[in-house]
Amino acid sequence: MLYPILTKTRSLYDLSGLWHFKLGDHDPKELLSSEELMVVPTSFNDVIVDKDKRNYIGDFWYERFVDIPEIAENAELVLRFGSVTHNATIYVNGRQLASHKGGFTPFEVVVPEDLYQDSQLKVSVCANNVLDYTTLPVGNYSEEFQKDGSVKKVVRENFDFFNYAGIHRPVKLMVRPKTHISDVTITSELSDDLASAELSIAVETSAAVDAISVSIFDEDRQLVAQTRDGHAILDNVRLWEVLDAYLYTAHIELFVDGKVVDTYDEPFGVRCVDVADGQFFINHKPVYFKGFGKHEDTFINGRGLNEAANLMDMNLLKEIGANSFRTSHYPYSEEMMRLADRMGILVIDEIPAVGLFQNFTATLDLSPKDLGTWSIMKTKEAHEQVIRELVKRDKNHPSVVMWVVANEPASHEAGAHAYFEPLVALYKTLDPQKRPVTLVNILMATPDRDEVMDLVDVICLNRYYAWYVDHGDLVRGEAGLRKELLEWQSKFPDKPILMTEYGADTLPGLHSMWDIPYTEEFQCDFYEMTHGVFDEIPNLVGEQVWNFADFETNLMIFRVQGNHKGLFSRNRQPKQVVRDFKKRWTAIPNYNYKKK
Ligand code: BDP
Repeated sequence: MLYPILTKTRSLYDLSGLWHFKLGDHDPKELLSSEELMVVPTSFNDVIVDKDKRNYIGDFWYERFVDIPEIAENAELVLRFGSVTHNATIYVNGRQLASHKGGFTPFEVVVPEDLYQDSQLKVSVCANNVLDYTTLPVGNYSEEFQKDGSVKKVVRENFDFFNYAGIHRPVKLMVRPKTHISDVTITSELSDDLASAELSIAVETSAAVDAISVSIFDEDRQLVAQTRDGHAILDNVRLWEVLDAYLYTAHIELFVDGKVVDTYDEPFGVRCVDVADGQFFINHKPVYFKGFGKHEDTFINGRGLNEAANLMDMNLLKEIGANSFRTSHYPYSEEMMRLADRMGILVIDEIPAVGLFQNFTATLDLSPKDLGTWSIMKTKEAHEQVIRELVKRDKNHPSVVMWVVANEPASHEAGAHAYFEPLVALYKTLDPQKRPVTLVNILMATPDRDEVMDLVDVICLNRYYAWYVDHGDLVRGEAGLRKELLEWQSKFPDKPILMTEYGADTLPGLHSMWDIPYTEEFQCDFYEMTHGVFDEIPNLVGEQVWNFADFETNLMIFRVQGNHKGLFSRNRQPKQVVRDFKKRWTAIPNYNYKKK
């Protein structure tokens, strides 16, 4: 799906700001009272302040009026939502126009012409934040009877982050030609010496046109190539490299009767990604991932788009010598993906397939027994839908170098292989760049028990030795970690291993002379221990710390106002260990660290 931009043929209006808001029922044929207000984009939960409202589950409404701009005969009016978490139904002037399931991907709604005969549109959004065994993420849904006889909807998250909800990303009103560019897919084939690239640029249109022209511009805005039948050669190509991004722009024009009817600019980078011999190659060089699992999580905004925080996070990431992040545990905003492209940061792109583990957070049972997850989950449809939507949205991003099919599913339980095989295949079929696909494996699914890692290209592991296993014991933790990594390496010698999570909760300012968990000293020692082991394992091609920053969670016995595994606090202040990381990561090159 195309990111909304302003071009000669397209106008764009931002609907950010104050909307009328209500938790509960509303008839969109009536006016929503102006009693309660909400900002778009943001999560409603923290902004609303009241405790019961913060934890509200069910339908909630946004409404506002919008003046209708000039719309030519051959143009159409479109409402475009970056994301509404988790479900949305859109009404204009009281008429239901569309619904979208899933809280982390964009969707658009064409407003029928008869609705813009008036001077204003009334836009009403019915959002809903229920999560259950059919949704991604997975939630434990129940209904509780209250003293007054009413029913309260409750969702216990089956995952470790707060169930923030709302209109999380920008809402735009677009006027675009009826005959328009509806999609573009860019792939490149590099020559063996990486000096030139053959580009294929497939443009989809909403209606037949006489001609499509695509001109390629470099960063100096110089024309460097033009396509013929969707193909072009880029000589002396400047590659998109890790932390040295180079972005070309494909300027697309549609012609009807000799006139330009639509134009669109898509930035793209040229690079190749391969996995072989236990290594992960970018532009034929083995790369070492240094970075983080993250969250979209800031004070006040919750999970709502916070572009200043995004840029600050990426600057901190570079400052500490890192080069990558994973969009744990859901697709991040399109704004963040474009930022990563621009800054040369590697992205492991994840869908909200988290909580695929029967009643996990409630039982907190780390023993590897079969809880019947795969006969209980009804998530297949949501899973397929979000893979389709993510690939469509992110397929052209050079920063995206791998797709994640799920985070920490019960991959050691019967039925896991059958569940994941078609989903991994779906990614492979849909992705025009054929990027590697991974599954982020949970600690109970050790090499002897796991049933799915044969399906994926890279072994991604979340391991908490000396934290959830052998808590506080760095000696036993070290031995356990080493043993398991060696087992994975010998089970799949050709697959690279990436540590996608490892970490220890740490409260800044808490100190000890001894190895006491939660202190800053323990966090330093914990990482020193794990890094020593990582450096011994030839196939281990990267380390992504859990987590970049402390973040908000649901209430659990081991969460002290959130998860504190961040290297930075929630307000982005460094913990003591940041200095150690900076030393280590600035000394580790992006390429050839583990060259065999
Ligand atoms: C892993 C999850 C992550 C949690 C983390 C933790 O992937 O979402 O926040 O552990 O426990 O299980 O800190």
